[in-house]
Amino acid sequence: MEELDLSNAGFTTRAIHAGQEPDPAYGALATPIYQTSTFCFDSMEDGIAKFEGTIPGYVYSRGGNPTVRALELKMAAIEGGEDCVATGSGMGAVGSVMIGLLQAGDHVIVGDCVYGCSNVVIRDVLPKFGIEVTPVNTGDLDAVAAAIKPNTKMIYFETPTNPMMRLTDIAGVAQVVGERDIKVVVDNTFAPPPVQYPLACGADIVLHSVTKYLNGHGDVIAGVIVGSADDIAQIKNIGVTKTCGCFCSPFDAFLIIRGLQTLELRVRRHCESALAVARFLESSPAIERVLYPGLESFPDHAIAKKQMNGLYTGILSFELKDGLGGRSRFEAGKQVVNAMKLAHVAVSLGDPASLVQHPASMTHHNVSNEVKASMGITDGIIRYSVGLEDTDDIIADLKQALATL
Ligand code: LCS
Repeated sequence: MEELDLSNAGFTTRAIHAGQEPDPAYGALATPIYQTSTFCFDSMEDGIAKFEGTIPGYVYSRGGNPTVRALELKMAAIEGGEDCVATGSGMGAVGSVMIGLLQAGDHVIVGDCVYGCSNVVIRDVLPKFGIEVTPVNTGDLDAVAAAIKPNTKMIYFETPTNPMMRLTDIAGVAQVVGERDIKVVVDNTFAPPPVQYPLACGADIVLHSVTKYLNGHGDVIAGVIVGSADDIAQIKNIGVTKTCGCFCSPFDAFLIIRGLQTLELRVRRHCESALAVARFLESSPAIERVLYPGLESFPDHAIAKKQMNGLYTGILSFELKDGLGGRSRFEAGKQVVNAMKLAHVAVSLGDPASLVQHPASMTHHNVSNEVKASMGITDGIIRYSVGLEDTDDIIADLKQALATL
């Protein structure tokens, strides 16, 4: 058969076909799970050449595996980067980027609101290795420009942020950086393609917790990093995947490849339902505020319109009014969450099932109270990951839960 040219193909065509050739052994269409730790060489010479890289091939699954490679090639095509490395978790991706690209004496600017464990790795662990870290509201481009120092080597942020949903203008940050040797790294977990393409906006590296929308079925923990071939090679070889061992398993890669083929359909549904849920919550008299980039009332809505392709993520956070039925915001939130019948009380997001959680005590429990307050995470904030159930059923469940107040 003729080779398929995907250079002008649409999103889902790429998501289905990129990285996936019929398997050379038997023509299997679904990428086989190469569940092997090692690969046999034809001879000593063959092994030496594969270790040297003078002939292509696999040697040991910690350093590379055909099933995992199919996933990496598919993700590079989906995010529009030269190459990709898959990791054993989203945190493996965060750690790999840091260890792969930074060294003692470097300075990192980090968004002032990030996922709890990312906050710990960047703000608490990196300084132990002589790396300076400055938390900045990266939504404020003047603040980003003011924080840049001669030794700044990386600007790292989430957009939208977990769980406050604040946005950063990715192209704006890239413009502030200009010609300087500073890597712009975006954690795109909350706005996967086709919602947002950080590399096309000027970022150098995009990473994901694949655990969430990319796999999309709530049965895998994994991560990916996409960027230039040089950056990915450095991250893979010096970061925690190959040498420190945080690699993605072939079985998980197989499941993720399967999930990626329906990414557009799932993400579109998550986003459309989330907008409907956000509008419903905003109209409820019990709600103080809804944090969702697709709402016109959201402070960063203009950035959302600029870089989020008309889809605004499947996650939202909200806060109830104080004093409802004599309850504090926290008590009212607890009441509503416990009264939900359809949404499960669980962390994670981007699953088929709707999930609701309390960031202050769950996803961000390992962040100090002082930093939590600076992120704006109060006791009253509830985060809701809108699932793939029928939108009317999700809204009906929220309605009955709010009616118990
Ligand atoms: N980046 C973001 C934005 C995340 O939300 C998470 C996990 C990670 C990285 C780490 O990914 P993991 O190692 O879990 O694959 N966020 C979670 C959350 O909000 N609830 O449970 C995990």
